[in-house]
Amino acid sequence: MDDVTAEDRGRDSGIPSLAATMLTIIIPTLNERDNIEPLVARLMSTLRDTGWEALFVDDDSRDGTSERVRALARRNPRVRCLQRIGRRGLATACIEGVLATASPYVAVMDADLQHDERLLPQMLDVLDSGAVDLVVGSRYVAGGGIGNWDCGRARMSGLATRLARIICKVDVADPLSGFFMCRREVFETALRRMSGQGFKVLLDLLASSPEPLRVCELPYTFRERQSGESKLDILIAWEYAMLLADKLVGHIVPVRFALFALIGGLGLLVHLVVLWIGLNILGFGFRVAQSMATVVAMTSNFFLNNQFTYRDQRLRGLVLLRGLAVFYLICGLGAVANVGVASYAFTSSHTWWLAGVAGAVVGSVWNFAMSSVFTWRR
Ligand SMILES: Nc1nc2c(ncn2[C@@H]2O[C@H](COP(=O)(O)OP(=O)(O)OP(=O)(O)O)[C@@H](O)[C@H]2O)c(=O)[nH]1
Ligand SMILES: [Mg+2]
Repeated sequence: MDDVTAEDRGRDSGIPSLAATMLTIIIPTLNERDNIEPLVARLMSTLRDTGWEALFVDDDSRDGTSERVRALARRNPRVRCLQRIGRRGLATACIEGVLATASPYVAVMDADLQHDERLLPQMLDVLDSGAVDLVVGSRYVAGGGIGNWDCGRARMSGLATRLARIICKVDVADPLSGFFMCRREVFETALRRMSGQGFKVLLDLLASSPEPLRVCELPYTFRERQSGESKLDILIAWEYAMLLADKLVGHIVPVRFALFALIGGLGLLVHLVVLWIGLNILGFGFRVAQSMATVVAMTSNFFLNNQFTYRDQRLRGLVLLRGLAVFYLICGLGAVANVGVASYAFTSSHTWWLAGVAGAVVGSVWNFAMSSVFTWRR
């Protein structure tokens, strides 16, 4: 815990009073322009003179959210804007928000007024007592609720919550809440282990903390979104699956590599099917059919990897074509490495399957490593 108190800072002559900020509320935004002012007004009336600031982390929203936040920040020094360009992701937005503050306490909340800001002073009191490390605004403890969710969303959330509990180190009723507060060292000690995948930053934090955290849950009812659109979609569910996989097996094999290899396996199937079609239906000779199968398999692998393995760095437009060309080149060299290693292994061991596997492993690692650097470079 920071041993310089707000009082000490306030006493330090010449330092403006905002140096005594105790609490930073990190608010990730993506196209939330019309929610900014109402949210800050609510924070102002709830938190009053507590030393707080609202840090909006905006992923270059097209609706002018950043401009709206900066316009407000010129009038209100409690408001700040961190605009990220070419980046996406709620979890990484929160992590970068924490890194951009020095406050001893940090909270995370959504911009769309769905989280009950009136809980914040109570969260701060509970943390200040020193009895817990983290306070969660919880929809699933007595007194809390999910508001007007339809049956489908409630069921999905229930299932996702049950899955989340498998990787949580502590028993938390609502590990998928997007509304929580903790001391900044809680984040700092977990930061380097966090996945930063997708939407569920609290779960990532709970599962990545080296020691089980002492958690307190306070009930609140999830409100309806007032303006703007939901960002929940099927790909958020995919990112959630990636987070769970990373926390379960990420210490054994990187999830991205596992996915890349899985798609590579699928590519082999595609290759065989196209080869069969080329030989038996289209009547091509082996060389032509094999070349066609190779190109189709590489192309389908490229698009599948672009959609799933590197979803956070997806290529589009002209860059997509450039990426495809680079991918062909990398896989071509990978195939040479594969055959070279397999032939060498075969001459020394004479075990055909071992030689085959050795070649395939070397080829996949090469393809993965090179395409991470040259095709889907950050
Ligand atoms: N910086 C950043 N913020 C994001 C991103 N995706 C979502 N957000 C913000 O994260 C918060 C939660 O997103 P929502 O779409 O409200 O998700 P939700 O509350 O689970 O879904 P709804 O109930 O439909 O609103 C909102 O403030 C979004 O603007 C992102 O990629 N980057
Ligand atoms: Mg929302």
